[in-house]
Amino acid sequence: APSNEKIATHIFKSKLPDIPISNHLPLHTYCFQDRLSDDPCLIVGLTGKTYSYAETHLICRKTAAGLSNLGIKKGDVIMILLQNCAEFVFSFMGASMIGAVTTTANPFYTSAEILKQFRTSGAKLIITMSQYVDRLPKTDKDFTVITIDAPPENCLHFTVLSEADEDQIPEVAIEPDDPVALPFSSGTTGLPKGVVLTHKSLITSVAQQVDGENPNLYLTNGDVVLCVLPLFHIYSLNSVLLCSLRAGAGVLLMQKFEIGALLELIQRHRVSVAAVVPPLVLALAKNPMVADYDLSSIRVVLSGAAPLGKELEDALRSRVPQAILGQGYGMTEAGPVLSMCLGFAKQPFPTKSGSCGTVVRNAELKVIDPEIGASLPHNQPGEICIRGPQIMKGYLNDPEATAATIDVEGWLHTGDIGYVDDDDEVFIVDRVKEIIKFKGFQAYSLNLLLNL
Ligand code: 4UW
Repeated sequence: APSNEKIATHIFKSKLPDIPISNHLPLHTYCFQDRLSDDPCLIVGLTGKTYSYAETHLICRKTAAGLSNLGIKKGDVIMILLQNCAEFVFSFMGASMIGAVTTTANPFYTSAEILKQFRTSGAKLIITMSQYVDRLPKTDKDFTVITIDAPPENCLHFTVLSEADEDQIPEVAIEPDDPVALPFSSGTTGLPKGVVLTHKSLITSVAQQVDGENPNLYLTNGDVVLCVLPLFHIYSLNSVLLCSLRAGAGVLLMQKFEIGALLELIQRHRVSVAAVVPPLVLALAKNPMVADYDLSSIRVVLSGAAPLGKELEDALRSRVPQAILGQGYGMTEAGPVLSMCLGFAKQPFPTKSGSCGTVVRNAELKVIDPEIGASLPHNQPGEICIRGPQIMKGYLNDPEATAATIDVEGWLHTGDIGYVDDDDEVFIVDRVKEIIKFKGFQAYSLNLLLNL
């Protein structure tokens, strides 16, 4: 029929087959499975302290009980305002276990930015460090502050959570559509908004990366995955932490980026998978110190969050010739991964430098003419749209912004301009949105400068 012809859609899929995804489970159950092993789970870079999977799982459960003891209930929001540390993981997973939601904030935010996110998210409890307490909201609203170091006046120490009795976790029914994470993002327009990510969306995204007989991002329990990118950003939270937990890999936590310490830790812990952003690629490719360290353990370098130039990619390749270099393309609202390099697969595909990978499995990607909205075939640039169970539920309390981003057919419009080539690889060429990125992270405040 002629009307059908008009709406013919060019849809791009992964080269990997769709797989069954256990997205009916709660996120923590899916990630930890029944793994109570002695394999290393969290390795704290600064101290070398290692928590096994069994220990990590137990402390997460204690933290869940502790949050509940402090009155946190299903649907309540807690704010984590921390650099990367084990307590971040205990808090996030512990909150998930009682059906609570975590909003992650950048510790370098100003007090005004923290206040905005605190208010918008309706957080009832903040987990932070004593040095940031000065910047917390001064409101008459009742909320609890917990510090992972010596607590200042009116704050509690993290042990109220981590030493609680795990048998006191309340029984809660968690539905796939219940929220679990609430990162903030500006999306395609305006100021930061709360991005509602459910158990189902995060499980789907993690599964799209690491599940299946031929996972797109092949991780095993022998891997040590570098976690230097901040966990408050969805890239690190999802593709580093949650994917590693699901695969049983070790997560090497680094509080902040410093080239000497980073190289030392890569060498000492035999890091096998490095998740980075282009400024970090620059440091690894160009800093003369790199030549003094053994980086031969690295088998995968995953870059994303900002464009990676071919010249830079080639420069890094000469430093880690044994590693597969490739990119992922993510957006907080997309859950976050849209595409991932198939060179990282268990049975890898050849890929091209400069590509952002191929659309993840169990999802559909299309490229539309930004003016007319019609979908475009291979090699024609237009706005990238994604559809699948991994995308956000919507912006928190903002139906207008949600409707402007996810259309009635369920397509999330990214505001990125790109094309899909003949080999199904995605290339991003431009942006139609207002977002400002600084060193790979959204920057509506240059305070981010201090972060990386
Ligand atoms: N090339 C060019 C890229 C690329 C890019 C993103 O801060 P947000 O909302 O989110 C992110 C998430 C990145 C990410 C998550 C999980 C993952 O595995 C991965 O692979 C390495 C990356 O950045 O910003 C979203 C915007 O950032 C730009 C693009 O404009 C997107 O809409 N962006 N990745 N590889 N640009």
